[in-house]
Amino acid sequence: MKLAFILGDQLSTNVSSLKNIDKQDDLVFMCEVNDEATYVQHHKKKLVYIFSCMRHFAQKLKNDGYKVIYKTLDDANNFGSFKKELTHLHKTYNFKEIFITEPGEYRVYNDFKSLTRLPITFCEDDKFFCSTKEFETLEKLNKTHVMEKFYRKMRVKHKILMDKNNPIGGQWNFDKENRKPPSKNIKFKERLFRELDAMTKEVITLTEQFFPNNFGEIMPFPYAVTNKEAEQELAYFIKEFLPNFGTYQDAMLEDEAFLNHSILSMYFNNGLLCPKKACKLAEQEYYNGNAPLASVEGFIRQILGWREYIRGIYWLYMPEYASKNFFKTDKPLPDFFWTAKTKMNCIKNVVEQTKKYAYSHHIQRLMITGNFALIAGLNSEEVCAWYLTVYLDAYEWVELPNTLGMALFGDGGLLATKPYAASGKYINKMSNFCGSCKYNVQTTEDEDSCPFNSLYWHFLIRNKELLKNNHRLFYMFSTFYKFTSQKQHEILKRAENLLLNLGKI
Ligand code: FAD
Ligand code: DLZ
Ligand code: SF4
Repeated sequence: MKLAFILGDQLSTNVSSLKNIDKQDDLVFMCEVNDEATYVQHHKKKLVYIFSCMRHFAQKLKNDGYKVIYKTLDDANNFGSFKKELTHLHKTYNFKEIFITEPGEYRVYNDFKSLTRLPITFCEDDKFFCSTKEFETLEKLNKTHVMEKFYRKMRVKHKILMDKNNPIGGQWNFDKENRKPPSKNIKFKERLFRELDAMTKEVITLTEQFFPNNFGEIMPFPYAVTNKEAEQELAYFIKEFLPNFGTYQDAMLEDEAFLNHSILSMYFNNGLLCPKKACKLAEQEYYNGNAPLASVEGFIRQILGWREYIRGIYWLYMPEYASKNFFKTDKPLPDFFWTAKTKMNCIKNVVEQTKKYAYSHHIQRLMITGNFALIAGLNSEEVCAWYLTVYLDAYEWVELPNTLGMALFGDGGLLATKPYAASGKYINKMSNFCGSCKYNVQTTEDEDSCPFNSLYWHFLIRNKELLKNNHRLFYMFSTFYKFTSQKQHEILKRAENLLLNLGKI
């Protein structure tokens, strides 16, 4: 008898492990385990989402005729970890072969590899466009990496938005037409609303019982939990939001969490949706004349470009990557990352949204919380753990390079060419947060000046030895040195003051 062991982020009937077993003769195994539920103290909504999706998927496999063993977290015989569960199951059945699609996280993959006495075969995770081996071949000789170059290769190889060897529309990237600041009266379409079914209600009770003190709110719970529902979300996005996807991609608004974003990452990341299919559907929408090229290309670039590139970097550099700390940051994460109790309206808004939805869009993650963590010099391990904890779509393979590499520049520039540091000026341009903030975004050195303004300069100056040769920062350094020495002193003094009182700002 053979076994396919399906992990909680591999919930697709096309998962490669399943292709190796026979419905009639073999077994499928899935388990909820304490180790996975506690390696960080996941947002409550994330736990509900993961367990509900797993249970719905197991039910679907049973309905499709598979023999499934499913261990729930509250099962009296739950052994608490993948390794123990699998070892125990093997003792009972003595499998001829055990198939596992390669786990997404290094930690988990390594654990399975240590079970050398078990007949485990790892299958490639073929829901990605680029295998880890192919990425290694493409990128391993490069000292630093450039997403755009990788993305173009993927476009050519997978023939997406291509006219023979040329990009459709004559250019590869339409970012210049995208990313407008928010205008006053933009309205966004309603999102789909779903009723909770009995299975989701059951895991809500379980989560409240087992993890009462974890961060975040369970309700409202607007997310899909089955492949079919996720497909509906994708179709709805393509029809209603894709045409305007690019326009306000970087905009941020109070009380508007989703804008035209797809809110699909959680489904791509746990297998409910296939990223390849999403790209194909988006491309078709352009050919059908329903969505402009700039938006379609922008959406496809996020998936075919960024998502694949990020995963490639993770596997190319792990495990060393996780302990990189280019700026040697050590400041503890202030409480307001959990409580939202801060006078900084931008951070307050993003953390409140995060509590409510376990979601923020890319620019909120990068330019609000990430930017603050970067310029304040927050401890990168704590920052990475925060991102892994609070977002529904967070798994280390995608969270770590985005946080440590992109937001914190903690890898010293392997993945990004310069730190994404910005003052309040950028936030004010791209959001409506500053208008109702207690701080003044126009000033830098005063008691009520926006903290981002002085911290931005402090970050550059305290790290000048590490950054002085980065030609993309040359203009910023020269701007600072053109200030009078009195002004330079006052800016840095204000920043020092903030850094000494981070918990209270
Ligand atoms: P959209 O804006 O609609 O984009 C479409 C899709 O493109 C997304 O669903 C996602 O699958 C993909 N995508 C876009 N940008 C990225 C990116 N940089 N890396 C990988 N995929 C991308 N994404 C995660 O999936 N999990 C994470 O844990 C995660 N952590 C992040 C941490 C930080 C500090 C930052 C700056 C970004 C992080 N991202 C993460 C990337 C990005 O913010 C999310 O993928 C995106 O916000 C998800 O929302 P969406 O589905 O509405 O995306
Ligand atoms: C994130 C997560 C959680 C919270 N719980 C489980 C679980 O109980 N069982 C399971 O199979 N998967 C879970 N996951 C997802 C895993 O952590 C994910 O499969 C690995 O991180 C991939 O390497
Ligand atoms: Fe954020 Fe500064 Fe704007 Fe306040 S003024 S919302 S702290 S950027």
